[in-house]
Amino acid sequence: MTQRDAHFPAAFLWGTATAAYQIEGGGTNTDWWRFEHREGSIAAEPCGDACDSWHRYGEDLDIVATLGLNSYRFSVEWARIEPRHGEIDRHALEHYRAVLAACHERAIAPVVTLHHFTLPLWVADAGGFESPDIAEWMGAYARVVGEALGDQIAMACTINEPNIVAAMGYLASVFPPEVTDWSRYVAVNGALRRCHRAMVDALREGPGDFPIGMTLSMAEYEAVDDGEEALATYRTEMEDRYLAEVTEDDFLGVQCYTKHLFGPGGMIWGGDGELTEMGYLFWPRSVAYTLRRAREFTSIPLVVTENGIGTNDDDQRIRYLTEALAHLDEARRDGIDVRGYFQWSLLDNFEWVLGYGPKFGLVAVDRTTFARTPKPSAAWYADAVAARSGEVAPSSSTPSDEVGA
Ligand code: GCO
Repeated sequence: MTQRDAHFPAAFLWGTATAAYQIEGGGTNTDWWRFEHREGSIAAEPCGDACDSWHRYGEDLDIVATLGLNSYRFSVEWARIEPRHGEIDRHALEHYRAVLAACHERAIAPVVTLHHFTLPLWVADAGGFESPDIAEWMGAYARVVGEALGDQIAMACTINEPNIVAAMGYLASVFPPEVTDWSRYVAVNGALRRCHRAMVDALREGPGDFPIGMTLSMAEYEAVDDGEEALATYRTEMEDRYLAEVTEDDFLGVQCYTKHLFGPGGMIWGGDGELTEMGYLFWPRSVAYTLRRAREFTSIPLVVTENGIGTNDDDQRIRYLTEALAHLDEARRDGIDVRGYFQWSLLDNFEWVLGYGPKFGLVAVDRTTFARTPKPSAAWYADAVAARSGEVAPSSSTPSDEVGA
């Protein structure tokens, strides 16, 4: 693999993030759709039409532009692009080209994720991440995406939170394929790292000179009552093995929400203190903590590709984001090379096995009419970003003219 001269946008990226399956609607050709509809499914409810963003992406991007953000992170759906093995749906690629054009028309830098949790049915049926061919398939898919869309992409994320795909699907059993088996979990983590490499290689060979990286779910960790060993075992698999793998990438996407407590028996859910609707500790400091920890492993540029809070209380969201941005400011002042921050999420959307209960959005979505209503936190975020505008990413030595704001 040759590392190409990747061009970062000149300005610090201020954005918000979404994922195809969670907002587009109609993701019928995926393992998730089947998981939600199987008899006795543990999913709270099916995804259905989600936020209908497949049709309403223009409206979504208008909101992003109104908030004064210069970037938007979204994902493209493998199950739509390659509905059957080797069959490419050109209409799906045309659709995503239109989304990219709609970003550029609004001076929004598109950050594109190629895989965000869902697999096409044909892949799931052939063993998913346990198939010996998975890295080859994901590499081939990345090549198709790169060739069709690469000239329009500002940054690319290969796989969103591979460590969560493995942990939730093969340990906690709350994502498909609903397995609980430590050795299969470890093997799937290894497979996901191979998939990432194959995707990086494929994207580097295609058009464009956008930076390419993975996004990793990270957290602050704390041992209680002699939980050090359990913590170390888990965190090695969740973070360290991935962090050791990314040093040749163009950037690492850090995604953080909370702090995990570990006792001798493993992770302790929640903890003493303020909890969010997800049952997570209210822990905005995780932003500075995870950036620093990532920095201990690698010197490549970092991007906070997700951070936010699931809550029905928008004041709590504003409080969380206020503190989170203060921690981001502090990490940047300390000289950590951070290139952008993406709040999760633009819209209230489908929160996987929990359905539409948790509300991560800056914008509420009516579940019947799909009408979008920005919350006070949206205006708050716009102001917080405006107050920081003009800040340039610390060492963007190869700026492109992509981002205006
Ligand atoms: C994640 C996912 C999102 C979630 C968000 C809130 O990366 O975990 O990207 O899909 O919705 O994290 O739990």
